[in-house]
Amino acid sequence: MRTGTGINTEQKNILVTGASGQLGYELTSRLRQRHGGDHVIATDIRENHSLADSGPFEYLDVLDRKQLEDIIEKHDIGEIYHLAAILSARGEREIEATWKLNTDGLLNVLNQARIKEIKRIFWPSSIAVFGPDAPREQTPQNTPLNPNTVYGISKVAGEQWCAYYHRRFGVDVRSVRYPGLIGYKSEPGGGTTDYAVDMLRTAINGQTFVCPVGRNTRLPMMYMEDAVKASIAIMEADPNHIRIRTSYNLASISFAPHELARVIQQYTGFRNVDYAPDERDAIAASWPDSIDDHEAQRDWGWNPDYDIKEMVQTIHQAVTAADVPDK
Ligand code: AKB
Repeated sequence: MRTGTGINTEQKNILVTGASGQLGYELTSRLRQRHGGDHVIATDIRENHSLADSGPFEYLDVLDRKQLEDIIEKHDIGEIYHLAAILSARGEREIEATWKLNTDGLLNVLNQARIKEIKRIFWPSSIAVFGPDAPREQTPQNTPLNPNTVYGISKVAGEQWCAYYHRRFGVDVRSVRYPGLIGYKSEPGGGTTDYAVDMLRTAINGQTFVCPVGRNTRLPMMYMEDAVKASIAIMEADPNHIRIRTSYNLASISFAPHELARVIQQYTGFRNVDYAPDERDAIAASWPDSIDDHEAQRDWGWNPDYDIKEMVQTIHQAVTAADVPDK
């Protein structure tokens, strides 16, 4: 039954793990707009006040199988967006924790999906699955996956687990290889590509930005609106159209730090960037410059909305209009 607000009152509920993270916050907010606040259960080990105000919020450590099972039962969960993970830069400092959370956490979710016949799972992979031996330009879907980071290794393993659970148990798990994600409503943390968010914020605050990635190190990136759009589009696609059960390449924009700085300067006048590449530059240098995502376009109609200028302009306008929620 649909109510006057367009909300389906008979649907099972949606669980988001890692909801307090950079993508989790924006994806949960969008899912709540679409399905109604009460139908989207936000979970994390870190509370987020804004999410706790707009719908149910539960403490969940995805490594705790019993806790995960209890929450799935309590909230009658039919779909899971499993986002809880440690990203690349932090992963190099916390090797075992990264492997454990990223791999065992995913296995716990896939097992629950199998046992409880959960309709659909979304799990994000990353451009970090590629290593220095993959073609740098227009990196294809199928190419050597020999990553340099523990995060990348965990994503390659995760992709294979997803394909295995789909093949062996029929779990309908869907995935995209995200590039670096850039948003302004939520804090990034632990990623190599986070420098782009930090540069934007610093520029808007009028301070000097010291960039940890070399001025010419190009990376595939994406505005958060497009990242949210991609997750929802792949989850809403006809199962027969999902031909890749590891993870889809996904592309939008690519730039090096000096190119982002130039666009930011056009909109804000900001020009104070110094470069002090650290270990994040080595990680970034092992990743592609740009991605070929024609399979995502062909299979489920992927098409990004934002180029670099539209992204910077949108963020600048929103932030200067003080449209940033308190966390
Ligand atoms: C990171 O930088 O670790 C992430 C990613 C590219 O997956 N943003």
